[in-house]
Formats: sequence, C-alpha cells, structure tokens
Amino acid sequence: NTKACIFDLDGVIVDTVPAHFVAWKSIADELGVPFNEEDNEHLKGVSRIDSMKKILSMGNLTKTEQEILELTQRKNDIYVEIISKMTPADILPGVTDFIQLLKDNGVKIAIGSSSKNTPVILKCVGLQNEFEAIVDGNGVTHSKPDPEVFLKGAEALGVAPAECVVFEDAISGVEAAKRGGMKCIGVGDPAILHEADLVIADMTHMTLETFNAIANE
Ligand code: B16
Ligand code: MG
Repeated sequence: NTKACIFDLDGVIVDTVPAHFVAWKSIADELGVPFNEEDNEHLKGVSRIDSMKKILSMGNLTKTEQEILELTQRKNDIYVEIISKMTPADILPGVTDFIQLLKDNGVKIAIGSSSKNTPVILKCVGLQNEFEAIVDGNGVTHSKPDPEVFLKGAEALGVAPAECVVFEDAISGVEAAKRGGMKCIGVGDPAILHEADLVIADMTHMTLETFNAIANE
C-alpha cells in the first residue's frame, strides 16, 4: 500500500516555470541561441549547470568551465530576483488542499526537487514546515532523469520506492520516478508526459480516490 507522496517543486507546487524561462531566455538571447517554450520543456527538472550546457550545445557553442559558471550565476541572479517576490498566492491551484488531504489520511509527504533555490521558494510561499523531508539540488549529485533525488526522498521518509507516488511536471522528472521504481502522476500535458501513470491538468483534479487508484495499481 502506498504510504508516501513525493512532490516536485517547480511547476507542481509553485508556478516558477515562467521565471526560469525568462531567465534562460535572457542568457540565450545574449549568446545568440534561439530559445522558445518548447526548448524550455527539455530544461524542466534539469539542474542549472546541465541546463546551461544544453543551451550551449543547442547553439554549438563552446565555453570554458569558468565562463559556464559565470553564465549560470547570472541566470540565477535574474531568476532569484523574480522568485524572491513570491507569496503564498503563488502556490498552484489545489495544492494546499491536496497536501492537507494526504496528511489527514496518514500519507507521508516530501519534496524532491532539482532546485538549489528550494529553501528560498518554500519560505516565500510559507510551506517550509509542511513536508516531512526535503531533498533538493543541494543534496544530490545526479540531476533528474537520474532517480537519486526521489530515492533519497523515499529513504528520508522511511518507505520503499514502490510505496511512493511522485508528482512531476517535467519529462526528466517522470523518467526519474519511473527509473526509481515509483508510480508517477504527471501534472501538465498528457502528450508531453506520456510516460506517467496518469496525467492531470492541475492539482484541483486530485481526489483521494484518484490517488489511491494509481497508488494501488
Ligand atoms: P535552480 P524541479 C528544477 O526544479 C527546475 O524545473 C529546472 O528548470 C531548474 O533548472 C532546476 O530545478 C534547478 O533549479 O537553478 O533553482 O537550482 O522542477 O526539479 O523542482
Ligand atoms: Mg518541475
């Protein structure tokens, strides 16, 4: 029986996807690399440094490690400037109610995010004390699609991977959950997240019945 739920952060709990896009777009423009929302799909869930390397390879550009660090630092400065203005109003629809429903029914909850900004974001939206475990970009060596972040989340909650359901908005994140031996509910477009066990448009569509149906499949 499913005992735990691991939530991705960006794009599942909070609407930070546009802020990541704006920040990457500004760096890509500066480098002369064409970059649109579809390209951005492939950066979701991917670590900052790996995202930077993907943009460089899209433009067939070679940079030194030092230049790459400077570019990612500037991307992050633009991003943090935007997200530091977030408030509880930026929590995505249905999230707060669903988290409460899980808690009321004894399901353990954790965050599994690639973002090193996780602590800042959770504090801005007032969710810093809601999760039993938080595993983020500061605590993993391999970014999604590697399952490390979710396996560490399950371990921190004291449950087996097969007892976890992961909520993800990214192709890389769905792959990470499946590779980790977990169930995965995609949040977003079913055409993009087709590897998930179920895809919902947003968290307002989640009921305990739907959750249990996937969890106990
Ligand atoms: P940062 P998630 C991911 O967060 C984002 O989807 C991805 O766009 C970002 O590059 C990555 O975190 C690293 O974020 O630059 O803040 O460390 O979706 O796994 O919660
Ligand atoms: Mg995400």
